[in-house]
Amino acid sequence: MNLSMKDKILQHFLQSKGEPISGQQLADELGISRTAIWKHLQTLQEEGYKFITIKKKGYQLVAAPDRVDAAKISSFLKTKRFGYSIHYFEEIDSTQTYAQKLARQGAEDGTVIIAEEQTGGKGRMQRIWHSAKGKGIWMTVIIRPNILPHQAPQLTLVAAVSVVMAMKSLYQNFTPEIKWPNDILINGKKCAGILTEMLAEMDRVDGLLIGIGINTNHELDDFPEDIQSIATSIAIEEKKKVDRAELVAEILKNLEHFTDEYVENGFTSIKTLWEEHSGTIGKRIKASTIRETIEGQAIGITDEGVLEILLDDGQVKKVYSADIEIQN
Ligand code: BTX
Repeated sequence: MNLSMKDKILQHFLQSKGEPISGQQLADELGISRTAIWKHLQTLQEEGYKFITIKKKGYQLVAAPDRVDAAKISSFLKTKRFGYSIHYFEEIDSTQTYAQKLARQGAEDGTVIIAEEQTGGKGRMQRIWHSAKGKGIWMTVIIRPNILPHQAPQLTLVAAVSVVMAMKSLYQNFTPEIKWPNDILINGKKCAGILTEMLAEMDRVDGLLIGIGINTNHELDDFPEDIQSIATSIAIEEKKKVDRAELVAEILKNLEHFTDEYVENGFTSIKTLWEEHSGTIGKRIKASTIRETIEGQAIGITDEGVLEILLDDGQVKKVYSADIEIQN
């Protein structure tokens, strides 16, 4: 874990869950002086953390700002490799663009780029992804599975399964559903989107950039007016604010596990999980591709992750890329 000394100190406090920690003990453990510890605590106070001194016991963390920084995420982390390198930004144009640069420089498998706010958040096909400050999870995970370029779209489905299962394990008041290929809906409204980009040569994938955008703590007013009728957040549906760092760590755990499972055993088990959590299969849908709009019943996905639609004339059509509207 490439945490700075300040973040290491913070991590000790976050993991102590409100118990005081002696300055001397911390200094000994981290191999620095008590004065150095005190200086780092001053910097943390300037960033919004609040410590009090308890006589004979040490320092106690009594308030933490709502941030998704490396120390906060790593205090929840239960992975073998993912999330051990975290690049955190207060503001960025797009975590995807930054990830692309890092991936080209050789960033390791499981590197995370995360920001409080994106000023140029991207959806698919150059669409805008609204990324309000401090309200959501705006992150890209660089992964380097040993796969062929044509398998890359399946990793979007692996990511969707990872996100939906993380939500299910942490929250009780709603049921998230995957809408093919890359949206997570709650009660028919969009709560999260996934954008997968690839760095590849003709016959080799160098890396995939899994961009995950999740509306976590938005009130309806936090969305621009034009998407208020189609968007929702976890807080709206769960009826309480959520800890974004905890959700990030849970997603990283799933993403690592399911990517490894996929590389070792292929798409079959992922496909089953995807179908179990999908709100698309079995529904009548309208699919708009670049060339045409077709209507029919979504009957499943193939082993390549391609959507199959049963048309009214009995034909089965395969859809590789489209916008889907689920009809009532
Ligand atoms: P998408 O093309 O499927 O969805 C984009 C569409 O969703 C927009 O045209 C708009 O209608 C709607 N939309 C925009 N913002 C939101 C929002 N916050 N909540 C609900 N609906 C919205 C989905 O693309 C893929 C999004 C990936 C976003 C992540 S965030 C981290 C990473 N960095 C980055 O720039 N993109 C990815």
